[in-house]
Amino acid sequence: MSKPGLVMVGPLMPRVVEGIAPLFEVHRLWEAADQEALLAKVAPTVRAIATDGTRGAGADLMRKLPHLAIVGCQGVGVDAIDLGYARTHDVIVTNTPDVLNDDVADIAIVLMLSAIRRIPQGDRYVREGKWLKAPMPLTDTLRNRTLGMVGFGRIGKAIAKRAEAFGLKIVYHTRTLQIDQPYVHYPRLIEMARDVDILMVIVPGGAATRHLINAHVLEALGPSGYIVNVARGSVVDEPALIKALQEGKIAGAGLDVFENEPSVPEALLGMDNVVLAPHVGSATHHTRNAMAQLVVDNLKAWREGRPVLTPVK
Ligand code: NAP
Ligand code: 8YV
Repeated sequence: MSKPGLVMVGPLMPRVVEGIAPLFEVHRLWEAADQEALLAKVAPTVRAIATDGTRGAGADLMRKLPHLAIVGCQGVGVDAIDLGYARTHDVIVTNTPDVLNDDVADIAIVLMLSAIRRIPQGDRYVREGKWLKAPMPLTDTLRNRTLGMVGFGRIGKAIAKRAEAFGLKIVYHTRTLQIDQPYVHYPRLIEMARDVDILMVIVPGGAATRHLINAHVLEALGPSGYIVNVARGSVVDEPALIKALQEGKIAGAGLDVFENEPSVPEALLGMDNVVLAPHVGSATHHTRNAMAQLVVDNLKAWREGRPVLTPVK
């Protein structure tokens, strides 16, 4: 029996490539000299797309594949997938929740500590021989600080678990009160921003959270406040963040995600009070392989007529 077609949008983990080869006829979209021609040619047999959280799958792509049944995403964030189109056309979307919680939470804590204790700045200080002339200036601290979680889902809770060990007081902002949680819930973000020392952003991207962190929220956080963003660049109004950092309206930032990745605004590159990472929350061999395996397991389940493991609802 011939295998159904699958469009792979960009290079994914070898584990995905090897895992889906026996299940699908794989068409590598990014390698095609003429992508439109490839899509037109394979459309009659294509039932699946394999993608990641950055490339996603827009309606423009899905529309060209009229027999599409499933999109497997290597990533938990599905803001780059047109879920509205998928729903109305009965296309199943799967993502990779939970398997990446711990590695993303580690990076969130590292960025928070790096920004506050100025770890990259210290590294530069040593390399540039400045330590030979004078000790590095003192830094801010995590002692007696309150961490405001913006989003308190799977990854947020893994971050909070780690933050507890550092003795931080934890509060959170979400749309829904989580009755089983011991922490104070703020229905209004601006009020939480006023009360905390650090804002930790870990909500999904997309229209509902676009520029949730704006100039007012940053102003409320205040001149001794820090922000860490491990969610999506779209959640933070980047020009407002840059302005707040330049004008000393907040103290610093730790950023893993940006509005226009992989481009990072020149202004941020030149600032000494920010710590930058190239969207590496889940970027370990361990976690990327676990994510890849989940992509394969979902596509395999669909292929065998079983319910998929992690559908996006
Ligand atoms: P999750 O379990 O679905 O949690 C999302 C949390 O955000 C929930 O607490 C939710 O609570 C809250 N939320 C959603 N919309 C909100 C809104 N408009 N205002 C305030 N709170 C809102 O998701 P997760 O697995 O923790 O992942 C979160 C996101 O992290 C992903 O979607 C992805 O974008 C990002 N991520 C980044 C990396 C990286 O490498 N940097 C890696 C993995 C994931 P309510 O629904 O009650 O509001
Ligand atoms: C991935 C992520 O790096 O899971 C997510 O939402 O942001 C990261 O784990 C991203 O999906 C790109 O593949």
